[in-house]
Amino acid sequence: MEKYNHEYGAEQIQVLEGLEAVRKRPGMYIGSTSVRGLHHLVYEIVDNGVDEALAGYCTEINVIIEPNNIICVEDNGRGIPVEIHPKTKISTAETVYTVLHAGGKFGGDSGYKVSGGLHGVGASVVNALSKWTEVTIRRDGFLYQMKFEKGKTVQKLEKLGEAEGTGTKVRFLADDTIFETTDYEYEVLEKRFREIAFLTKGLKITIEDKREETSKKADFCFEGGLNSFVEFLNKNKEKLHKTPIYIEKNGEVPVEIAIQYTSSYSENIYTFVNNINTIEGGTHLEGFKRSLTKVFNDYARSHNVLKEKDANLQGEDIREGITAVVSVKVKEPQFEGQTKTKLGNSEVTGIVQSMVNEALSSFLEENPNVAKAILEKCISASRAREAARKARELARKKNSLETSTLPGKLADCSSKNPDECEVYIVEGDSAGGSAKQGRDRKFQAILPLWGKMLNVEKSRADKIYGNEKLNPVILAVGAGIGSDFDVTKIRYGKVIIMADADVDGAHIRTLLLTFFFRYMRPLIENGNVYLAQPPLYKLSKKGMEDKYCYTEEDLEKAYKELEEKGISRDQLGLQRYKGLGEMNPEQLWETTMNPETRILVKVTMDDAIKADEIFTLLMGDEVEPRREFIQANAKYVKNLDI
Ligand code: 1YM
Repeated sequence: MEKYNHEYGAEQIQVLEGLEAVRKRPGMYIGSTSVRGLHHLVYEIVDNGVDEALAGYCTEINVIIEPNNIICVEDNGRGIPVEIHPKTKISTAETVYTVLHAGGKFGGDSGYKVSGGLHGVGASVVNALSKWTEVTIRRDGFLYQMKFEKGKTVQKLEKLGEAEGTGTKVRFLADDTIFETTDYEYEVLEKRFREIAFLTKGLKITIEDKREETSKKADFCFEGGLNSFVEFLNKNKEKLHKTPIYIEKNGEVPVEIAIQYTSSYSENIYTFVNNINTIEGGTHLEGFKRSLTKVFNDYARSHNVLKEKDANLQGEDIREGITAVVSVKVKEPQFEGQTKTKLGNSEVTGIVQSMVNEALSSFLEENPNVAKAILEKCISASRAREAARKARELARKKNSLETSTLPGKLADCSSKNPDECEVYIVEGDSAGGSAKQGRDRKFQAILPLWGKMLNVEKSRADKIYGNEKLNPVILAVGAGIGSDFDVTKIRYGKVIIMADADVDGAHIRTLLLTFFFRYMRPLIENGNVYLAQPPLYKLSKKGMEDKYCYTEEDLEKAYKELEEKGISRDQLGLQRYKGLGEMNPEQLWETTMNPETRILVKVTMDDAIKADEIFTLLMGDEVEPRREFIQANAKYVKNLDI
């Protein structure tokens, strides 16, 4: 067997220092060491396979979660190059796995490019943060392998023998001294790979979870690309036209877009840059929106749908009910914004805009029926907006929406500093009463809600102003709604939903989250929305301080701990809390409201999107998917009621 042997030179010492830096400050390279960062390791490796697919050499990527959370990723691309790299004097493959930002260093003429990962750090970071990594390459008729431990080469690239075909296989075990957890969440990975498959037309991605006896698996391959993506997003919605509008152009900045309108009132535009979800939007989204507004207005005027005296349709009218995915590939993307998911490259706006102008206007000319259906919807949205404006003005005149007027039911706090203030939105008067008595009135406000909640799915903004259940929430938060919402005006830094841990509680939570998602989205994006976590159980015994448990696991753990202290289960009183109303004010303070002891869960956009999906399903117009959902979940309903 042949070995590439080299002594450590100055370059190699630099390399080791580089990877040591990654291990010292992992967060700087992969965002965090939470489960999110852990999943990122997988994405980094998969991204290299995706890049190979985008270059036209790879058609399949297989991911396996092996027992003990070992990850195995294999592709059928060209295989990572094996020859000695002129600069590092070691094999290119080893260079890729040991030199930080190797992609960047090789940039330019060599044709090696940076991978599309969020932090663009690539394989060497994964290697540095793994207990061990094993890379197997099939290339030029041979099989090669190299091995690493914590980023250090323990077996240099070795020729193992002959092999058919080409490809790269990478196995690694994330370092449990670096990550908070090394337990992968199958569903999270599955969702991301589905997304990548939608974004990479024709690429087949499979995932299999072999950690348990009954393995889970899925495979994704979408010849329809973004069209399939949009159809997937709209599967539970009533569509205004059968097939999505599809736009694709492979110029200097390749752009791919799919659009399909539904009868819903919400706007769902997802944007991607180099397969990264740009949650905060940016210049590509700007170009898309501008073009949409212009093309539909031009069409409406030239076809006399809008008369001379009529005002233009506004962007929001044209986006009501839209589901769209916009994907662009940018050579040197600049990411801005709080979470670095906003595209900053200014040239992209014009490129997307002129491309969509051209493609969309010809589409509308060729498909007058689709154009008509969409425009009818836009016009009715514009009328509703006008009605909402009038309703809002009326409400303002009556002074009811002025920030100076607060809802009657609100028990406000004495501090006026939003940074320290929080409002608990509580379902039911009795829980509201306990919360009012138990709170710290300096910084905690209580807003009790009661009665039947408005179905936001079936109402436009004009119905939401003046709705007796939502109005108090809008007034209490104090920052308006919809396009008027101004997150700098919020009266409380924390908006906390406190509901029972049962089906009704879940319902109110979903409703409020959906409302925030649709009408106060920046509140969620800004991290101001929280869920209170009331305990499920109380363990008590004479002479012992009460012990509260928030989950079934908590309870088991508490039993075990007490057993170790010689207290057996039958000596303990167990109270199961059915609702917040069962707790007295002191208990509620101690378990759920005291910042020192409570558990608060911050709501992320992911949670809100999930709530919105469930909501659309349960409250929307399509009956069949709702029936399927209820049937599929009927057996879980028991678990819901905890
Ligand atoms: C399971 C992970 O890493 N596949 C992969 C990586 C590379 C190539 C092919 C590749 C790229 C190029 C030329 C090129 C990489 N090569 C490099 C580098 N799968 C996985 N498949 N030949 C092969 O970009 O020109 C980095 S990644 F830098 F060595 F070229």
